[in-house]
Amino acid sequence: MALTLYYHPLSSFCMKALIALYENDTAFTPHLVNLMDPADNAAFKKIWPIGKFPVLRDDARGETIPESTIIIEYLDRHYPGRAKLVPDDPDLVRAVRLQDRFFDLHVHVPMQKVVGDRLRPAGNKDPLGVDQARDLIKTACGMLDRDLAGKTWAVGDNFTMADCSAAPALFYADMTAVPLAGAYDNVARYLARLKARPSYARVLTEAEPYFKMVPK
Ligand SMILES: N[C@@H](CCC(=O)N[C@@H](CS)C(=O)NCC(=O)O)C(=O)O
Repeated sequence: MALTLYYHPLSSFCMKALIALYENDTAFTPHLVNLMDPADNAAFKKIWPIGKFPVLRDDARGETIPESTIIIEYLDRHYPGRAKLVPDDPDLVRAVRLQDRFFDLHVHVPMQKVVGDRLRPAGNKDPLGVDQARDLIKTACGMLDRDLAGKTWAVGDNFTMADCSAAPALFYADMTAVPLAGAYDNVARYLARLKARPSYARVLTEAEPYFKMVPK
């Protein structure tokens, strides 16, 4: 099989790439990386020295593709399927990329800050940074709550890359940092639609055995 995805089922950015693969039933070999295992970690860093996943390897084209957004754009370009996750229309694609950036930078990354701080040793925590991260998620969710009124998906009429980004970012933000129901009801309902989407429902089912590892 040409495509291999280096990933972990619990990793939120890997979930984003998996949604895109499952949306189009794209054939790939899943290669689970355990970053806690020194040998696995070292082997993965030979592929991508930055050491962050997801990373897609395409043996047919001799390409190694890191970064979840770039992976989705690569799949759309070279392994297209029924779900057009990156629209052709230039204005629509700009809107999709903006929302993709919005979810990554203003929900996903600050959520990682909140969760990551729980793994820091006592005496090395960053409470101010965590407060700032939580505030950023709240600002973003306030904007999203207004924007999502009357909408089904993040951009336009169809499920796109922006929704792939939104699903894990909002799922983990809701679970770990900023509970959505009652505070951001349009966002909470949007997250419920994302969780019911078969591609993301499958991702969540596969991650289920690992959820106990998420630091509370
Ligand atoms: N901008 C990257 C972020 C990837 C990322 O942060 N991945 C996390 C898992 S969700 C990771 O590999 N963390 C391991 C580490 O930082 O050591 C993307 O979109 O793929």
